[in-house]
This record gives sequence, structure tokens and C-alpha cells, in this order.
Amino acid sequence: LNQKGCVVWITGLSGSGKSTLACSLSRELYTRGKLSYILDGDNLRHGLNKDLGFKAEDRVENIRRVGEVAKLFADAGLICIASLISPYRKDRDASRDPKGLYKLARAGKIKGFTGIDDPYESPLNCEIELKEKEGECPSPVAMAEEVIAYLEDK
Ligand code: GGZ
Repeated sequence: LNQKGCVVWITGLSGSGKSTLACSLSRELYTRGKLSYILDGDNLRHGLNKDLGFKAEDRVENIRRVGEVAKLFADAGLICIASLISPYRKDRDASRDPKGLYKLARAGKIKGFTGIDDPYESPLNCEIELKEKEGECPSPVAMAEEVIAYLEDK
């Protein structure tokens, strides 16, 4: 496989087009030779999450489970597209916290964690900005190439 696994997490209200976007994203990726897999909240509620309803604690568990499954897919090298309402910011953030550091910081177990209780000031005039492209985080090699190209240009 010529790709790096990752998770694209789509959040939004019911009927806002999350599943539609997930499908078109998956199709576009396929035409580019990239393998993806969609984890759709509504579908998963018929199987993996059929024991869960819509109480706050059930939604938290729903997001937690899908976050864990998404990690497994990404680990297996797929582009995992998770499409769930995922209404709570805290749960969404937990799904993007590979080392569990943000969770510890929010629980007050790490003090002065950048982005939680300590500031992160992005530069106002930086020379190179390495951004996500088409929803995918560039690989370290691709980012290194971008920096090298910039240096060569200068
Ligand atoms: C929100 C509900 C509810 C309630 C049923 N609240 O548009 P749909 O129908 O096809 O997709 C919605 C789906 C939401 O499931 P998620 O797993 O994405 O939700 S969450 O992330 O909040 O756990 C909707 C349907 O389930 N549905 N009752 N009360 N959506």
C-alpha cells in the first residue's frame, strides 16, 4: 500500500451531510489509489454499538469505541473516515490524543500543558507553513521535502 494510515473525523449535526461527505471522500481517495474505510455512527449503532442510546454517557461511549476502532484501522494502514455527530468537544479531542497527554492535562495531572492550561502562540510571519493537504497530514518525508525545497529556493 502506497499510503499512511490516518483518521479523518467528520463531526456535525444529523442531516448536515457527514455521510455524503464520507462517501465522496472515500470515492475520491479510491480514484487516487488510496484505500479508506468509513465508520458511520448511524450504521455502527446497528452492530458494534447496538447497546447504546443517545443519553450523554452513551454518546461518550459511542465516540470512545469508534475512536478506538478508528485507531486500529489507521494502524493497519487505512485512511479511516469516522462520521459521527460526536457532539462533545472533549470526546472528539480524546480521539485525537494518541499518547493520552491531553486527557491527563485536562484532569489536572499534568500542569502547564501547552494548549490546555498554557498558551501556544502561532507565529505571525513564518516562512514555511506545513499544512494538511486534502484532509491528510503530510508524511514526515513529504514535510522534509517541502522544507528542503524552500531552502534550495532561498
Ligand atoms: C441525534 C439521533 C437521535 C438523537 C436517532 N440525537 O441523521 P441520522 O439519524 O441518520 O444520523 C443520526 C444518528 C446519530 O448517531 P451518532 O452515533 O452519529 O450520534 S453521536 O455521535 O451523538 O453518538 C440520527 C440518529 O442517529 N438519531 N436519535 N436523539 N441523532
